Amino acid sequence: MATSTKSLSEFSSKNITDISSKKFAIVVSEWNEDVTEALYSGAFQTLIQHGAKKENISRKNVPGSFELSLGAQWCAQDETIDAVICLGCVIQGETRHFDFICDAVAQGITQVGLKYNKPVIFGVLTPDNQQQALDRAGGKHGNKGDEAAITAVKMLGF
Ligand code: DLZ
Repeated sequence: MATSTKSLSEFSSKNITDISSKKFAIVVSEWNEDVTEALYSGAFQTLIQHGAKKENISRKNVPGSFELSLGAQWCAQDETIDAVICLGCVIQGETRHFDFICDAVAQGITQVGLKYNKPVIFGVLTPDNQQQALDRAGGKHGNKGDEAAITAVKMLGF
């Protein structure tokens, strides 16, 4: 993911693998929907721009980021799917709920990728507040949905 000085959103599309026949599943958390919809648009457009076919990109929604791991697993177990992109936004609150969700989803997504031996991408924002989230969902810090999609493309070319 990006730092304030580095963003994969500006990734060059030269010399990337041909993804025209690759199938993608994008799993989107409905929590903080305004943010995750922007992440989804970024991810979808980026895949298309890099050669993916619209009909090869499927979308599944889950209620919150905690459910992304299971949603990813249901997608990854489909042998026709080449890569899964998980999109969510967990905003820091007053309790430790944030830590539990972030830890669980990071570990869960990692495990799904290792279990199914395919790219399962962590496109989950973990900001302190809504503004930081919007800044990273098409705002001044780019769109982390784009970056998640580019990460999937890069991993398919490994
Ligand atoms: C419960 C909860 C809270 C407080 N905050 C968020 C959040 O900022 N982002 C997010 O994606 N989900 C949140 N959730 C919902 C949990 O991810 C999960 O859906 C519920 O705990 C039910 O398992």
